[in-house]
Amino acid sequence: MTELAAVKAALKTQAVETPSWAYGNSGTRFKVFAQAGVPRTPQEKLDDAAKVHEYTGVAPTVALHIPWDRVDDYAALARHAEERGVRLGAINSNTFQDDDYKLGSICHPDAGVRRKAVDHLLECVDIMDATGSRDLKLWFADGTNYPGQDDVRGRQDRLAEGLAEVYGRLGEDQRMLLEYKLFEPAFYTTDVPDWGTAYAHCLKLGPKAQVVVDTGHHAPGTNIEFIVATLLREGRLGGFDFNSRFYADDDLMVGAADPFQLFRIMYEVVRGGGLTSQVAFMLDQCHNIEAKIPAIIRSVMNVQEATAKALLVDRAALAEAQSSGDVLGANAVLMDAYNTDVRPLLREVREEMGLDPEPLAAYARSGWAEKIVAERVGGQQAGWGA
Ligand code: PSV
Ligand code: MN
Ligand code: MN
Repeated sequence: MTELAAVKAALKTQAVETPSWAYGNSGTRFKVFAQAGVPRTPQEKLDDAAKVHEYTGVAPTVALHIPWDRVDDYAALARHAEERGVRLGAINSNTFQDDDYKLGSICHPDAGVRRKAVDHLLECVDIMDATGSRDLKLWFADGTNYPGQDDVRGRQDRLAEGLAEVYGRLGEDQRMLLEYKLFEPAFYTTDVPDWGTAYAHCLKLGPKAQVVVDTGHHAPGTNIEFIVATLLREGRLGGFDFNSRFYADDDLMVGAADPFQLFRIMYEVVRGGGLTSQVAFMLDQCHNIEAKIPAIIRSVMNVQEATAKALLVDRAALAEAQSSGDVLGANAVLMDAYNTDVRPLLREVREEMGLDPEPLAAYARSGWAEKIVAERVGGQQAGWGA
């Protein structure tokens, strides 16, 4: 295979998972601006996700969030997805929208609340059995607001205990993806605030426990690509929640705020051999003011563009410059790839996949947006700000 053919093959098999909640209405704590035509049911979210896959060719799975996507029959929901050409992906748990969780969920000082939280996580694994999902994605809002509020170390013990019970319930091919987040909603301590804490818990649990890097969950200036390189090297990078941030956990379109950072991350993924199905490339975004389906298509394309540039890095020239101490030369090799306009290459890739080379234009022409506005009245809120 020529080098270009290998780059194209990698781009054709790349898979970006879209989140069900990105299709629903969302907003800030100030206001949710409802949009016409948004899905009223989990099934309709899948219908929209199928359109993203239809026009991009690289978004074959959809993450669910429980209970936002609660249905009676999850196997039937999986069939609904398959009939539309997509599959169900990660199951996201929710231990943050119940009055009982005011002081935390699996780290809560009260054993009864911890039991309720762990039972929910176990229920999520039951759902995975029905949907055929591989990954349970865990994000905990747990933490404290004031020094002395709770025992910081004791909370880690409770976390370890709860995670261990859920880990023990995982099937052979199932995984637990543990997501960290610097702060919010807790402001003094967060129980899983960083990759080190997530990694330490995963290491104790076993190989089915992996870390998720949500690109919006770091302090400004954090070198995320270093974290990615390290986790890949340790065999513990389970996946990404891609999005962009300017200030906090903004959940804007990935690659919008800092496309260069996304390229640097994808370069470390490629360098570390992470462009495989063992790393889940998920989006975790909310589209508060922009049209949702086009925004998700744009996000998928942004990931593709960053990946294409990362694949185009001349690794031999880079290694040569690095080993000879040619600082400027090495930097130039990386920047050459970043500054390459990969849009023509991606248009070619799409044509070879039998797709329209311009996904956004093709979607706009399809009439789907007009159809859902006409047919769907009373769209569902994504879950945020509910
Ligand atoms: C909250 O910060 C959050 O955005 C986490 O990143 C989760 O992945 C997501 O919500 C869904 O629970
Ligand atoms: Mn996330
Ligand atoms: Mn987040």
